[in-house]
Amino acid sequence: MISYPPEPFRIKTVEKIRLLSRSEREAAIKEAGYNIFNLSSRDVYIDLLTDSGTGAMSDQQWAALMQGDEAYAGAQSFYRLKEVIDQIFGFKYFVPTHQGRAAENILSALLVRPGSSIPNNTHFDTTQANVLARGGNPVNLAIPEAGDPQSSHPFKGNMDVEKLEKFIQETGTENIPFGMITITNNAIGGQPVSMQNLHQVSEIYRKSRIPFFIDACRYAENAFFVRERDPAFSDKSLLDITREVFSLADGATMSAKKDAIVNIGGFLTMNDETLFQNAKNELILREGFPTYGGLAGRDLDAIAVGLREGLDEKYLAYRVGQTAYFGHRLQELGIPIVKPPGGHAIYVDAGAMLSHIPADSFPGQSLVIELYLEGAVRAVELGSVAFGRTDPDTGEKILPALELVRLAVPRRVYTQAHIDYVVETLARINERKESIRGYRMIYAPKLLRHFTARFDPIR
Ligand code: P71
Repeated sequence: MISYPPEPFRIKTVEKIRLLSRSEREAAIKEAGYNIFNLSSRDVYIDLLTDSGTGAMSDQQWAALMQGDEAYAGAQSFYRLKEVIDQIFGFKYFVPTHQGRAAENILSALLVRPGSSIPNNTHFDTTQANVLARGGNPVNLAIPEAGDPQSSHPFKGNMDVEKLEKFIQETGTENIPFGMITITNNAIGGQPVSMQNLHQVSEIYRKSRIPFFIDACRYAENAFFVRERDPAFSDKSLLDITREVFSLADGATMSAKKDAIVNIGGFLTMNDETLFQNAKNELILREGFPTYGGLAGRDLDAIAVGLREGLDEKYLAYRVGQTAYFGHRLQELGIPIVKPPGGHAIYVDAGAMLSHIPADSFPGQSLVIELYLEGAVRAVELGSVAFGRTDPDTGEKILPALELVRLAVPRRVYTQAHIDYVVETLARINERKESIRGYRMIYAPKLLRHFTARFDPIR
């Protein structure tokens, strides 16, 4: 029997969910243009669309909200958040932002020049889009194992350091305004990056004088994996591991909607004073005064408390344990998933499961729609719909290596019985998978097309 540590909390507030009938679900998804982003959340039973902003806040966080200081400038909430960010991240400066992509936008606006390149292990969709929106070139340099769903590499999120060095040599440091790494690597399975890899990447960027920014959304889950999988860190505290990680970089972008367990918020943090000054000016133009960013004072307090809770050992053991349980149950049923289970989500290899559907008929999208039709479960496609694009110069279609469907686990929200329901839903789909057909994309905008694309079933 697979199991995981019981929830290290008890439930004080509940929220009703409802399950529509099969015919109601058929009507709802058709009306949505076969895009789950267009569904009304009332029509979803188990919502695994994302772990971003969907977590349950604690009594401590709700209490902190009441103490929010809504002063326009110099709010106490800002100083309380600063104290926690100083302790965990340790960079000299930070600005709050309304979420992660706003931090990415500021960084891209200030540093990306048309034609320049930004390397990363794998850019997530909003980072890719923010670099592209400034005329830059997002480059993915993950290790080869990242492209193999079967590989059980313990740190599958790692960057390919040889490829990175070669890329820098060929491109020239003058064409690389900054370099990144995403922890955990969300686009390829929520896989962690090792401390050793972070040291190597840092050394390469530093010797080339390329500023190094960490996309830090799931840094706490990454720290937990480092401690579990690298014997050199088995007796280190999660805070010590985290401090070591950030000491290697020049700054970070953070979506607090993930490991800080809040419903909205983020920040951009850095050591460079000029960059900080410029970031403040960008912030004032679009987000708000530098002591609140695009947020209310109370939001800053919720982040301050959430950052500490997100790094709690007992919480992380339950959290990562729940996701692993989910993955192992699917593996028992022979459903192909990206191995090993990631921190915040399970990624079904839809390309393998629905191997009769070609990439340009979107096997991942088909599986996402089946999950809704079969059980009113909402997942998200992370394959050719989310990451596919057309090269502006050559007109060539660029498709991702894998056709994945992500089942993200919101933090502190669903119980084991909910997870079991999703497993059973997938098991029923798996039994009739040969009859599942592909989709045609009938509308798509240029950037971040998955949010608003519309589809038609191929008959
Ligand atoms: C996730 C999200 C949010 C999302 C994206 C696409 C579809 C549905 C939901 C956001 C990330 C992320 C990484 C590694 C930056 C952001 C942007 N992820 N980096 O995984 O995972 O943060 O949403 O606060 O702007 O569901 P933001």
